[in-house]
Amino acid sequence: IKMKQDSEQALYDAAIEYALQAGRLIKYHLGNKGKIKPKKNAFDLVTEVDKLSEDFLRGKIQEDYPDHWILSEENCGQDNAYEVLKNHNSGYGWIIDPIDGTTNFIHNIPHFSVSLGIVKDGKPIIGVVFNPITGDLYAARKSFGAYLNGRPIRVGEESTLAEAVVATGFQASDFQSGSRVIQQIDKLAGKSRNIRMFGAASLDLCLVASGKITGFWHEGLNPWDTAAGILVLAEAGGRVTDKDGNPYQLFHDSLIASNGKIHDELMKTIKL
Ligand code: 2AM
Ligand code: CA
Ligand code: CA
Ligand code: CA
Repeated sequence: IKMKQDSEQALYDAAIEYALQAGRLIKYHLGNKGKIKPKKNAFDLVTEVDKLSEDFLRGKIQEDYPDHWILSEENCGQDNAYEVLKNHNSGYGWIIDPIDGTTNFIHNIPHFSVSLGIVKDGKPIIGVVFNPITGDLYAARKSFGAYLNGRPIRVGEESTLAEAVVATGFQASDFQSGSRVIQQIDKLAGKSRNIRMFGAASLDLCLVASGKITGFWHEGLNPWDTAAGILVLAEAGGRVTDKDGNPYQLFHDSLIASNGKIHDELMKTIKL
């Protein structure tokens, strides 16, 4: 058991190191993002730096952990993400978003991350979310707590929506989900303290984990948006479910995250 713990500690240290290095690479290319290309539609963009960060991370992992599987956004495409997850329910796997918040990155809004989640036998065991602009490094290891720049973090104490700032987001390409979010905001307006849309799901989960906001909901996310952040949040004492309150799984289409205390009230209020 000792040896197993030590090797997972080494894995944790490696994930942090890779995220910091990828972040440095992204920062270096801030003024030189290369071609900005649409993927499925004009709202869904990727830059050459997303690919650079992803290739860097894949290279590191393949070199240091050749027997681990990897699921990453630009390499996978979301159509088969769930197939990949289904087919890899054993061993160690890395779930990578090389830049989470690409729209912010493109517009020089200093709010995006490198998100690295590690799962073992299908369950998250390590999560690292790094914002290279602010230098905020959120990291968690299963049963060992969640940290921001080395200091333990904890969800907030707010017990009612009235005291809570909650965040959301939507895919601009998906009119249906956009209009659902508008209806949900309409229901929350006047009930919650206020509402935010920051544009990077991994960081939203970490904002809940560190008590800056109290809740976050989103639909249509992919495993690479959530794999790291849900562990950071769980280790910080938070709760993550799907829209019906079932424990959140990486293949779920809807996500509600909170400090736990406002969870049911938030879930009920945004139910359409
Ligand atoms: P991304 O920047 O890696 O694409 C914003 O609400 C959050 O949703 C971000 O984490 C963003 O991740 C994700 N997102 C936004 N638009 C998306 C789209 N068209 N397809 C998939 N994920 C999207
Ligand atoms: Ca994307
Ligand atoms: Ca993402
Ligand atoms: Ca991305």
